[in-house]
Amino acid sequence: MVASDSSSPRIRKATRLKALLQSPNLEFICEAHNGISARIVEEAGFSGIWASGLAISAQFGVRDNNEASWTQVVDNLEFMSDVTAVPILLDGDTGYGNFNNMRRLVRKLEQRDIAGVCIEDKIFPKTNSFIGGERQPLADINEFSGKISAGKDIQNDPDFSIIARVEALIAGWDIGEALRRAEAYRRAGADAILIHSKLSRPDQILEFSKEWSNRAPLVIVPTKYYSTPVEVFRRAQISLVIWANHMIRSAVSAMQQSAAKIFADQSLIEIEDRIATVDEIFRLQGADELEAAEERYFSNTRTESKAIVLAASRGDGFSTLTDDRPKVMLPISGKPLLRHLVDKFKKRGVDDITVVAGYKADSIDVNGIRLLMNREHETTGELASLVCARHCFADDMIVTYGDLLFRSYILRDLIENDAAITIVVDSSVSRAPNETGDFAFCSESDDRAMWGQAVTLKQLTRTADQAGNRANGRWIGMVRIQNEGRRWFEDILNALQLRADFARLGMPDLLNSLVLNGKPVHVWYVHGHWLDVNSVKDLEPARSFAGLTG
Ligand code: SPV
Ligand code: MG
Repeated sequence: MVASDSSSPRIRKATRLKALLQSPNLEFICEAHNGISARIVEEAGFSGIWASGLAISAQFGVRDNNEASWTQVVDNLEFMSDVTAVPILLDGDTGYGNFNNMRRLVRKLEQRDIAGVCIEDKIFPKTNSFIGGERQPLADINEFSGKISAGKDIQNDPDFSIIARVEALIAGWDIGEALRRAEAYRRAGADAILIHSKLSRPDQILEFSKEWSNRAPLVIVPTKYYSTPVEVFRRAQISLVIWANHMIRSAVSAMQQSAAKIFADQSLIEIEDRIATVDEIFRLQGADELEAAEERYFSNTRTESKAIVLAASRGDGFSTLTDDRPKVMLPISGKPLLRHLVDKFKKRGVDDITVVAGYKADSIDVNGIRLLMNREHETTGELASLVCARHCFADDMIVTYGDLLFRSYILRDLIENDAAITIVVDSSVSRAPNETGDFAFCSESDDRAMWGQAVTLKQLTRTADQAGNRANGRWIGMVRIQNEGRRWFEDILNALQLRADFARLGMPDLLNSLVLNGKPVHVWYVHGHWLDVNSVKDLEPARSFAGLTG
């Protein structure tokens, strides 16, 4: 998640909390207990967050008795602080020890941009005020005052707030004791006094505030006297109201209902529309920001390329091995041939992969790919399959045969190429006259001393020998199309589709037509490091090739 910018980041969080405490208006802050709840509280409009000890311990699943260590609390606060711009006031219990622990706490809180801490005059380890409050011993006034002074002396930011929480009324003492303590804490440097009460009416609070008469800002937690209209607090010149535990309680009841329903129904149907969507979670996590940042900082390692994989044929050379699956599903070193190819593309950041299948398409592992069908696969060829994927064409795409194994640098170099149309040609293959394959006659032969030489395709042929001329290499079955190349590619495909023999045409026909129509088809030479699987005899070399990494 990233910090929201709901309020000016130039004003420090500590300064903002101080302003809330000193504001002439009645202000409100609300409990949060982790990053996402902090974000939700801020989005609701609150100008501050109460990092409640009760709620933070509860979300850890432990008791509000200092069972979570203070560093665990501070780590949790860091997540809350990182994703919000409004100030966070930590419920720091008793300060987690003596004056020295308090000093260290203040240091660590400031380092995490926490705006202030509230400490209560009880004994470590404390117990929540609503559990047997009257049995709880109070801290010695002097010792507690020293803790406040120690915190104030160590703080770096003059606006960091230390709020002293008076527990006298909780522990069964009278207003006089509460006032005596509050005054001592004010003198010790407390920026505000939190006066706590567990009565269901605000009587103690109102009496206290009357006697206090604004000597320092007053903070209250009306968890028990919640039915009191806030106008009453306003008139009593309370500065800050803390809604102290309502996010954790909301979360708990929502989760209890969902868990019970899902368990009973063994289904998500009833629950799906009642809970936050996954997209809403992504939004709260700031997924959009990451996408935008990737555009800015990560674009040279990611690619917008999409892949179209032609995999409709059964493969003739495999006898019964392909009775129940197409050749791309034949296992090679523990995974199907097609999976090797898909994994290579994904590793290079090509995540949008469309596979056009035909023969035994339902046996194809669809994980991570879009599967399309060429229903006419028995009577048509590669271009007919390509047409099935036309709606997936993109301004940057790689069209490839599905039966290839290749080292990953081949794909990397192809992606880094900026020609409109680029084919990969292997100059290392045998070019004996009897060889068949997609042989490439090119403008230049492969000068291996020249990296990335400018070479264009003249023609693809089925044999390596044309009237005594030898081909320069063999096309491996992979072509990259980008920018204006897409239009050329589509125009030629459209034109070929009008031909009576379209059903028989393959990718080489398309590439040759591009050349014939004057479109440059750039050649990227490689020297081995790939193979295609066309018959049973190719399986063993494929296994040893795939067994080597890279
Ligand atoms: C908390 O939220 O943890 C508090 C307030 O300390 S109360 O639970 O009301 O004591
Ligand atoms: Mg607490």
